Amino acid sequence: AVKQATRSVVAPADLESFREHLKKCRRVVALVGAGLSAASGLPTFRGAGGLWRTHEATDLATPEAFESNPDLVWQFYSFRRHMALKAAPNKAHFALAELARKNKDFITLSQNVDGLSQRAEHPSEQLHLLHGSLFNIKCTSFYCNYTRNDDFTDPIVPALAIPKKSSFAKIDSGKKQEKKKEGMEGEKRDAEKETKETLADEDEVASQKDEAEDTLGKKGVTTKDQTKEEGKQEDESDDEIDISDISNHIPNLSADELPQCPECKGLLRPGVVWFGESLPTATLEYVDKWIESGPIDLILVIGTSSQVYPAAGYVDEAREKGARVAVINMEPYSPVTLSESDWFFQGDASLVIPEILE
Ligand code: BV8
Ligand code: ZN
Repeated sequence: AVKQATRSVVAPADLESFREHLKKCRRVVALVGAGLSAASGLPTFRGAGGLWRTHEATDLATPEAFESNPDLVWQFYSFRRHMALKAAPNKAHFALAELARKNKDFITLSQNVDGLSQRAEHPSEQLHLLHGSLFNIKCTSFYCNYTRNDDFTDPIVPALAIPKKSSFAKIDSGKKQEKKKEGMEGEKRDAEKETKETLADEDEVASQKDEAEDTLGKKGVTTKDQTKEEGKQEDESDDEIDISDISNHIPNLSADELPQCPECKGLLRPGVVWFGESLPTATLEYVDKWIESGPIDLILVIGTSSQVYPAAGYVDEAREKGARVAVINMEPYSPVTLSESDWFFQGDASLVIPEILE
């Protein structure tokens, strides 16, 4: 469900002085995080409604987790690919893309892996993905460097089709929980609906599988032979995948049901940067060079809790190059320290960004 955007709260005085400054700015950088995509319906990681609230991010976004539970980690990322593909860029994504078109000396540093800035046609040479992308895939075999970008297959392999009953889907349709509170009289109506929905689920899972098969067929990406797959899917147990406690997880997908490298048959992984992994060298070098190459007039810190490094460190680096800071965040407090020459705009990025950049 798309988060209801709240009215943006922008103190007029701030807006005035901000707009005055923005007009004179040349070199501007935006550091963006999950809050930029919240209005597009994608859950943030920390804070209210965060995706990771039920367990530590480290459970799922580390090489160790992938090593010990590739099937759970793949289910997590396959679910997020599915959600990101269903989501649409919001007005803030488009406003940043517009600013980039107007000002070649503006760059966006994105911690997001959801692909929404790209879909808002943000000029790619001014968009730097610090943590990779859900839609880039790479091989884990040491000697093999197979990678493929912009892979939007959903599900990426048939076995990762998301049965509606999994707890992932619960995040997707939180409204089911509210309905449960309606009490008995709603139960019967729900039960009928549930049966219909389950049937629809089965078709949905089947159609997702067909879609995946024929896209995969086209891509020549090999997966385990489908027949066994079918059997596996048919008797998929009803109980939900409880991702809150990784040890509870019943490993229900074998390695050969997970995405395999067409070149070496090795296991493929999402092309995102996990905790403990270094950010892409080329990106780090580009950003360092850009920061070094002259004074910076403004850094926009949009929808990020600024807790993850080295991404969060760019705020201070920009400040050291003379940048004034404008924080845009839903919470009533700024996650970074601000001086009186900075700005803090509280509100939904999808409302505030178009307003302050227009
Ligand atoms: C590394 C990808 C070293 C996968 C992610 C110091 C220096 C170097 C490293 C460290 C260091 N200190 C600690 C470390 C280790 C670690 C780290 O920073 N840990 C933190 C938790 C303390 N850093 C790393 O491991 C990094 N690697 O430096 O390696 C190295 C060097 C050489 C060789 C080997 C190793 C790698 C970090 C990347 C991790 N990968 N994700 C995936 O996404 O699944 S990070 C993850 O957090 C996401 O990418 C996410 O983008 C990122 C940051 O979160 P936010 O985007 O800020 O989202 P969050 O939910 O936290 O906040 C949302 C905000 O929006 C909130 O403030 C909310 O109020 C606001 N909001 C909500 N709704 C709205 C809104 N605002 C506006 N409008 C709304 N509607
Ligand atoms: Zn390979």
